[in-house]
Parts: sequence; C-alpha cells; structure tokens
Amino acid sequence: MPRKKGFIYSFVFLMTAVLNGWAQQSPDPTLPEQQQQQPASGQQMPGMQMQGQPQLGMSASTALLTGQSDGTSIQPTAWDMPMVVTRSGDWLLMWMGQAFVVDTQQEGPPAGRSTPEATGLDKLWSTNWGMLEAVHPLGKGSVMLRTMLSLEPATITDRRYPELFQTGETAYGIPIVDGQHPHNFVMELAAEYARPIRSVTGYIYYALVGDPALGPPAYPHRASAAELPQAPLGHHWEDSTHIAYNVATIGAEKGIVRLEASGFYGREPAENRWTMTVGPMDSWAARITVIPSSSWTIEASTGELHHPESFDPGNQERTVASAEYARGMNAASVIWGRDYKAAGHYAVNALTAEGVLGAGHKNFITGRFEWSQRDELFAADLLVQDAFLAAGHRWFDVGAYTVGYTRDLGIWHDAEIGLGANVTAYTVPQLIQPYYGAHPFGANIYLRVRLREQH
Ligand SMILES: [Cu+2]
Repeated sequence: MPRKKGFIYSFVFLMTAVLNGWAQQSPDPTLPEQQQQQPASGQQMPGMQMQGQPQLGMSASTALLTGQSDGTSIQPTAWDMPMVVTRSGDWLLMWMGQAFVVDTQQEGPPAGRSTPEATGLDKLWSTNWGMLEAVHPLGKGSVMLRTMLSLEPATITDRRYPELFQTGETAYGIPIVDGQHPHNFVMELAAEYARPIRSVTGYIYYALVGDPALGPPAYPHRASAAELPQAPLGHHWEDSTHIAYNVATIGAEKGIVRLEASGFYGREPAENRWTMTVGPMDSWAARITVIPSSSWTIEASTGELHHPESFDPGNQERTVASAEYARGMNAASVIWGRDYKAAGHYAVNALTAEGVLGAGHKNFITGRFEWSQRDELFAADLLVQDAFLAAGHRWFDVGAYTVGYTRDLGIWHDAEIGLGANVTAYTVPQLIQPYYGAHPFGANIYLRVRLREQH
C-alpha cells in the first residue's frame, strides 16, 4: 500500500516539476504557430494572453479542453477566468491557483451543547489549491493532462473548519456537524482526449481523482463563488463529487449542447487527506449542459452514488440543476440539488444563489443566499436525533444569508492580493433554537491570493 501511494505521489510531483521546467524555458524564441497568429504587437512576454476564451486559430478540441473548469464541467467563456498561460514548444500550459487565509468568528449555539463538534466556533484556517493543465495537439485532436493539489490537510487543522449548519463526511470517526472538511492533497489527477468527429467534438476523460459529470463546477472554482472562502451549505447536495476517485467520463459537444456520462467510485475520501482511497467504479452520473451564449451555462445532471457517507449505510440518488452567468469579473449562479437517501427512504433539497460584482478589478461585492433541508444536524448526537425522529422530524429548514466585500490591495508577481470580510445571518426553525439560538450569526475576515496574468 505505502509503495503504491509513494509511486502516485512521485508521479504527481514529477509531472508538476517537468511541466514547470518546460514553462521556465519560455520565452521560446521559436514560439511556433502562436506567434504567427498574433500580430506583431511587440509582445515578447513569456507566453500568450488568454482570458479563458477559445482563441482564434485554436482547434475545436483545444478550445474544448481549455474551456473546462474542474473535471469536464464548464463555465461561461465570457468570464475573465484567472490564470497564467505559458507555452513550451507545442504544449499550452495553464497555471491556476487560489488561497484564502480566513479567521472565522461565530455566535449561536448556547455554551454546553453536548456534541463535541460544537465546541469550536472560531478558528484561523486556509483553503487553497493550485492547478496545472497542459494541452497538446495529438492526432486529429488534443490531449490534456491536469493536476490540482491542495495543502488543506495541513492548513485546516483538526480535520474541519467551523461553519454553522454545515454537514458532511467525518472527523475522527464522528460525523462533521457545524463544520466543513478539508479537501485532499491531490484534488485532481486527470488526462483527457478530445477530437472532432464529423460535426461533433467528442471527449474522453479519466481521473484517478477528479470530477464526474454531476453538478455545476465545484465552488472552489466557480466564478460566482470567487470571493467566498467558505463552502456553500448545499455542497453535499450540489457539487461534493468534485474530488471523486476512479472517474471516467465520455462526452460530446455539438453546437450549444454538451452531453456526458461518468462512472466513478462513490465513496467520499477517507479522513487522512494526504492519501488516496481509490475504489471500484460503482457509481454513475449523466449531465446535459446548454450554452445559449458566451455568458451563460445551464446544466442538469443526475447520478447514483454508491454508499458515499461512511456513517450512512445507503446509496444516494443526486439530482442537480443550475445556471451560471459570467461576464468579465461579474458572475452569478442559481443551483438546486436534491439527495434521495435510500437507507432512510427520504429526499432533502438545497438551494444556492450566489454572485459577485467586480468593479474595476479592485472592489468586489459578493453574496450568497441559501436554503436547505438539514438532515444531519444531530448525526453526532444520536440521542437528540432519535428523539426528533420519533417526533417525526427528519430534517430542519435552514436559511443562510451572506454578504461580503473584498478590496484588492495589489499585485505581486501575477498574484492578486485582496483583503475582505463577509457576514452570515441564519434563519432556524423554533424546534432547534435550543441548540442554535434564535439568531445564529457568523463572520469571516480573509486574505485572498489568486494567480492572474497581468495585462
Ligand atoms: Cu468539496
């Protein structure tokens, strides 16, 4: 086992190091096709300019691959997607990265709530990821290699950061309540091939770790969530499969429609976030995406997750529908997710509406409004959960209203550094007010660093 893990890690680092080495070779005096396509504007920068849109002269398959977000999900191409693009020979390299350092302060649950997880309401933590994507022409199409790494296993201590009403996965064997789990060190390790087949562009994606065709782009990558460090409460209804194991996706895009289907391992990652827990391809998903214009993507997807949660014995059927708008630095999403839990024979829903208004790349106003049916609030306090169940209360409707502001402080080596804060107010049903108070409240202050090529 350790030998296998060692091999996988070596592979990741080798891939990163090799690609990094190539990137350092730029500026390449020969800069082949690209320079011919670009007018001689005196641009001798190491690499070309790109804002996430397919470029003139880019093949359909390269455009498809570079237009993707995590996994094979897509966002509006009119979004000014933050990245740095370099070239090395015929390789197109896209570097993306983002980190938040966050201080969370929350008010709500009366002191002495018996569940161990309610003891930590305040914390300093960091979410972060870095991605490298390399695209190269191959045959009649293009091939893509992608790796995404995160240091969250180290920067989110005790296997969770505090977030009122958030649930999903476990920490030290206990279901996480009022907290969000970190992401794994390896968030994505994938290869994909795309090529035109008559009037269609077909693609096939395989990921040891990656995102199957289920839900919108995950929140750490979503344009509309760019200025929100904390996870949406609907994460485990809408986009939590973004770090699934053993993912294979086959899809096709024709005109404004994109159809795809995936097989993957349904179990969520184990608690040791440095490792990988790859398993059999026991789950499936399918998604249709419509791209009515460069500013919009609309997606509907469904899938069956085989035994995703270690503490819930059953499978889940998940259905998601979402629409995302993005243009320049402005973006908005509306997402609905529904989980049917086979063991308990019930379904719960979650709704998320979020957005960001970016004025002049300097000032960002952001917000997120959520409603969800929380069925795991007492998963770590089974006596209370059983008492509620006996009284016929399986879930509790919770509303969350977040507004925030980020101010960009400056740019340092293509890294945009901003300082921001957001506050969240919650609405909770009377039944659970003894456990959460009548007016729970949370605030985050954060430093944000994001990679973006400066023009
Ligand atoms: Cu996640």
